[in-house]
This record gives sequence, structure tokens and C-alpha cells, in this order.
Amino acid sequence: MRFPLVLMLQALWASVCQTMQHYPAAWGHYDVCKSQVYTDDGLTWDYMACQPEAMDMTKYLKVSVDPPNITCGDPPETYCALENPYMCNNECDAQNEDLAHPPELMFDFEGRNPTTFWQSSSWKKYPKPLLVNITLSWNKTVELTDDIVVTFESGRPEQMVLEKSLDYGKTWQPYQFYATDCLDAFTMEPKTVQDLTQHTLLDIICTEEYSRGYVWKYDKTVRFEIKDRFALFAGPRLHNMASLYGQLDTTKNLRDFFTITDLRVRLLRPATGATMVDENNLSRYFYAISDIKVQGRCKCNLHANSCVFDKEKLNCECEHNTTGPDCGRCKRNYQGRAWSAGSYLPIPKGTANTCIPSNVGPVIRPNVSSLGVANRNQARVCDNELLRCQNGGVCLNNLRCQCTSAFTGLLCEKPRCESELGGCGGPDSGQTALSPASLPTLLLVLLLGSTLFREVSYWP
Ligand SMILES: [Ca+2]
Repeated sequence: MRFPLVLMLQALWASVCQTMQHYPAAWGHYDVCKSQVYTDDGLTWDYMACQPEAMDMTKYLKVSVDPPNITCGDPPETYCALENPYMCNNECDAQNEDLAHPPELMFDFEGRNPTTFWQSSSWKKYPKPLLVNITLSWNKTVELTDDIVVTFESGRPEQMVLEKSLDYGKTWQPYQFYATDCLDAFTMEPKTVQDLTQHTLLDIICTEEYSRGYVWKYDKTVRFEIKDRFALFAGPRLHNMASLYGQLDTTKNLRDFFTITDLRVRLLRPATGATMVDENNLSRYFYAISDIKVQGRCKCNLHANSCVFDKEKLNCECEHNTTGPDCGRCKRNYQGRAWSAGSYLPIPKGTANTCIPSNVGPVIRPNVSSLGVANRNQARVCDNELLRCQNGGVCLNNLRCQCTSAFTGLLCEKPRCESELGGCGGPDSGQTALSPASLPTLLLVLLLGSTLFREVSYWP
């Protein structure tokens, strides 16, 4: 009875493997950190490079606006429409919830009508510049995966800079300059992202694309184009992510370019809609932003596939015996070799570069109080909750199964008597690889594999 079942499973496994070869993109997700595989030595863990899914990062940020009193409404103020200086009935009052425009309204759920937005005081101190910094802080390294999009409720500013920090706001670098006239504002030649090449991808440009006149009432967004930059390596529809991953892996500058801890929008000059500022109607000039989109993922150095928001902070749930907010170091007792980030290469599963025990072959001291206590970051051979040692075996410190006398193998899956008698082929024959006791585990492996079939909807 056993033989046909073995053949059937082998055929199933072969077809699963074959199918997966046709879906390399699904593997390119890097969404699994480890899986159990069956080798001649029994069940062992196979470790892979892994990363959390991309998500809406605006749910996890702290926003600050500087100068602090620049938000409108304290004292209450009225505004004129930019298009019509005689329509001055828009009111802002910080004390009245319906008329207040606090910074949080840049990150609330959009889709309601009318839109909700943050708004600055108007340009009452003209000709002194109306300067506002909006800083978004994650207190965590984040890798951007999609365009940053700022949607204005006012006219788009005539001059602004988007900046980034990689050291929690200590130092700042420009990401992109925006102006109606780049030469005049920043003495930079105007460019667009389409002018960039693989060799100039890291160049900081000034663009006039997003600052054109307020008359285009529906041109409300200012964009920092992440995907167009990815496309320089991955192709126009990002179909060749392997090429991008390969570049990210080998070029630290490129990786760092898309990595941030903070973003800062520096608003330098509001929309005026004309060459002259109308000094009699300064209530026309202000900034208002209804929405800011930032998509990204926690940077976990390819050592975690999830990131949790706990105590107001994002933290990677580190695997591969690593620890720290970015899985940036080896755990205690796992410093057998220097820490190293995981690698996207070779495509598609990458290299985990796990931390290994300080003393290879850790001394296991069975300790009654620690039996079955799961250390969630540790590489587990067995687990009393999920992957129970079989045939009466007991899991010791998640590191090995203590088998009863009749069984052997990593999970006590091999009948000892049969192997001694030569009846079940012995542990080295390979026949035991599909013994009935190991079938549930093989099915688990198949099940895990099948979860990787999901289609890629956007950059992973
Ligand atoms: Ca809003």
C-alpha cells in the first residue's frame, strides 16, 4: 500500500516544483524566512532571505510642523480664494472642530467630500518668505516601495524641497527640488525623472513638472517618483525585479537612496498664480495639504518577514537568530560569525546569512522549567505547539526531539526497530524519506509552498 502513495506524492511534489519554476515572480516576494525540508538527515530548516510586505507607512509616523504656530486658526482667520481675491469667506478656527485644519488631516482616510486638510496661516508677513517645514518621522528605517505623493488643497507651491534623513533627523539630504522656475529658485537646470539613466539615478534634480500655475485646478499633486527610478533597472512595467534586486544587493548607495527614517517637506513659496504678489490681498496666499502618501516596508536587513507596531514604534520580528529594531545584529550566543544582512541573491530565494551559535553544536541542558517554552526568535527544530515531535518524542528547548527508545530521527519519525533489522531500509537508504510518519510534515511543506502562488499585485 505504501509504494503507490510514495509514487503519488513524488509525482505531486515534482509537479509542484515544475509549476513553481513558471512563477518565479511569486518567489520574488521574499515573504518566507524559513521552511522545513526533508533531507537524508531528516527534517531540517531551510533559511531564505525575507522581508515584510510593503504597507501604508503613514499610519505609523509622527508629524511635526515648524514653526509650531504656523497652522491656521489661532487666532481665527479668514482666507480668500486664490482664483478670486474677493471671495474671502473661508474661515479657519483652531477651537472649532469643523473649522480647524490640524496636521493630522494630511493622513486621515481620504475619499470623503469635502476633503480634510492641514492649512497654514496666510502670507501676512510678505515680503518675508512664508517658510514651513513638515517633518514625518518613523523612528525606524523604512524602505520606500512606491511614489511619495503630496496632494495640495491650495495651489501647489512655487518652490519646495523634499528632503530625507537616514539618521533619525540628525542630518538631511534633498530628494528633489520643485519650482515654477528651477534656475531662478535653486540655480538648477530643470529636469524630469525621464531624464535620469541607470548611471544618474542617484542625481538630485529640480523639476518644474509639479509647480505649474494654479489655473490647472485639478493638478493638485506633487510627486517623488520612486517607481520610475525602479523602472530604470526593472523595466517599464517592473517586470524584471530580479535585475533591480540584484542592483540593490550589490550597490549600497542605491539601497540607501530608497531608505529613510524621516521625510521633510520644506515649503518655501506659496502659489501666487502671477508674477506679482497682490499685497492688498495677502489672505490669498497660504499652503494647504489634504493628503500625503508614503508606501514602504520596514527595513529588516532581509532577516524578518513581519514588522509590528508596538509602544508607538515599528519593530522587525527578527528571524535567522538576529535581533535589534532592524535585525542589525546577532543574538546573544549566536555570534559564531560576524553579522551580515541577508542577500536577494541568488534569485529567487536569496541567501539568509543566518547568525550561527557561538559554540557550534550548542550544549543542550534539558531543563524542566524551559521545556516547551518557545523563544520566538530562535531557529526552531521542533515546537511543542505547532510541530510536535512525533511518536511520543519531547521537544527540548526547540532544538531537538528527545525520542522514545523505539524511534529516531530529527522529529522521532523513523522507527528504530525496523532500521536496525533492515526492514525499513535503514536511515541512509532514502526510503525513509517518505515514511508514513513524515507525511504530515511533507504536506505542511507542500501547503507552505502553495501559499507562494499568490500573484504579485505591485512591487512586493
Ligand atoms: Ca485629509
